Amino acid sequence: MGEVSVGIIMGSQSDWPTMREAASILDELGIAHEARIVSAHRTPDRLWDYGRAAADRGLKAIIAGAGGAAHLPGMMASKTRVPVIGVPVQTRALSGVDSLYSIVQMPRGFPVATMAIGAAGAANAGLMAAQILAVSDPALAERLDAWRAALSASIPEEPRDE
Ligand code: RP5
Repeated sequence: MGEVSVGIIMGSQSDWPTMREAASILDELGIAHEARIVSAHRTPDRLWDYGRAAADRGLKAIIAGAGGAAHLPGMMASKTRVPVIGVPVQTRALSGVDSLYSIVQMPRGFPVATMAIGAAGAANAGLMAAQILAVSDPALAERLDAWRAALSASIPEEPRDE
């Protein structure tokens, strides 16, 4: 797959069951990626180092997932111009609404493209990263069009009894 172009970062190992949805979409589309645990609170120096190096390393999008006081996507967006796609991880206490609000309400100047709460949001983050890359990658654009067509074709016209 070549040089890593998408970074998937998350605040904790416990986020991985959600965030691997993004990884599997990138795998399906043949996009080279990496996954790292980078916590805004527990490993702030790791966050800073990752953000400082991101553009020079050739990353074209960063998918950042976190739950609760989910500061990781916003802090990463403050450190790099590489587009950050935020995934609010579902939490037990507040069902991920805490994560969503923490990620979506960025101040003017430092956007985070915020997805839905949970697994669907993580999968969509993978697709959003793919769509960003496809703007300048015609071969990927073709794979993405085929992926979307296959999804459409898989939807039956009529419901059936389960
Ligand atoms: C956040 O706290 C992580 O992103 C995770 O969603 C949440 C809970 O982390 P653990 O206590 O499971 O490590 O930083």
